[in-house]
Amino acid sequence: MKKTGLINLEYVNTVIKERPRDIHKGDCGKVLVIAGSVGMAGAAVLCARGALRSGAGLVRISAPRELYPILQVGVPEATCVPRELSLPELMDSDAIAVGPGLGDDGQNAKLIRTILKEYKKTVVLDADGINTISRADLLDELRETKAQVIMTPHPGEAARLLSYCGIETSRMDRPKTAQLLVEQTRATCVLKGSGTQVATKDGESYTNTTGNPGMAAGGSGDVLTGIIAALAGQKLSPADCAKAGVFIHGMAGDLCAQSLGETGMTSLDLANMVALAFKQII
Ligand code: NPW
Ligand code: AMP
Ligand code: MG
Repeated sequence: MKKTGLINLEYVNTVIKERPRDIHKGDCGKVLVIAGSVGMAGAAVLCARGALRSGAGLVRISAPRELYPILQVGVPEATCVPRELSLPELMDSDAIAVGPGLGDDGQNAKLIRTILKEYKKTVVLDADGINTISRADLLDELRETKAQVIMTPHPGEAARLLSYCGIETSRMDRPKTAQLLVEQTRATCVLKGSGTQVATKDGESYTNTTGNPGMAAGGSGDVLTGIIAALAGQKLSPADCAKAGVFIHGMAGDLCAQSLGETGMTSLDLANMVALAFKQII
């Protein structure tokens, strides 16, 4: 029987460390956020903010040029680079987050294929990044990549991917679904929702203990993608990135619920509150 457990503060305290006094921004992780499209610039803003509030040293957003004015106002701390990136530009990062608000413009498959073929560090695959795997038939590339992939589907995205794998999902329980995702993709898998499940490549399963229904709002998941990518940029293992990431995301949600209430809190509040979640941990 493989290990199962709860993700709690005691565990997160062991993986999130105080910054050394002499650290510089290059040591804190260069995160490349490949996100956003016309009409979904917000997803890129939320993802990049999630990364910045989680201690990323440098964040670049790769997006269509027409989004730059919005992005540079929405996230002045980040720089913007084109959606079409050369291989050296992709490689000049410690972690990549790909998928929030990416849309489906026909170019995503080529981009994700290149990342899976060439990249060897951590890739956080979310939203349209996950949808592209099934839409463009990239499951073999995903299984064979040398990158450390962390996938963060909500149940709708998980059902799409598993249906593509020929699996009937309607009656499956959540821990089982998370395990099946790992079996099918060979990635670390985060199945989001109330009591988010993290299933690791070692066959271990964990249930998150933070979060609340106030997080059931557009953009919450985009923030999580940025948090996990920032932790990866700070060299945590994929399992620790996923487990600590979902806990901190939920903790930020709980702090939002305390100060603003579940009804009125938004995903932008959530992204900004990630700072206070870290402050409570460290
Ligand atoms: P139903 O109909 O609700 O019951 P989609 P998306 C189903 C970007 N965003 N949680 C659900 O079922 C994202 O990053 C941009 C959620 C429905 O059929 C993506 O790139 C924003 N859904 C893109 O939009 C802010 C569940 O899944 C389908 C579910 C689309 O992402 C918003 C919904 O999934 C958003 O983040 C569950 N527990 N269970 C921005 N400001 O730019 C079942 N479903 O079609 O992938 O839509 O999640 O909104
Ligand atoms: P997404 O659908 O991609 O925007 O992701 C939604 C995020 O909000 C995930 O991290 C979910 O775990 C979280 N979330 C949504 N609904 C709830 C809920 N009822 N309780 C706790 N977390 C939730
Ligand atoms: Mg999402």
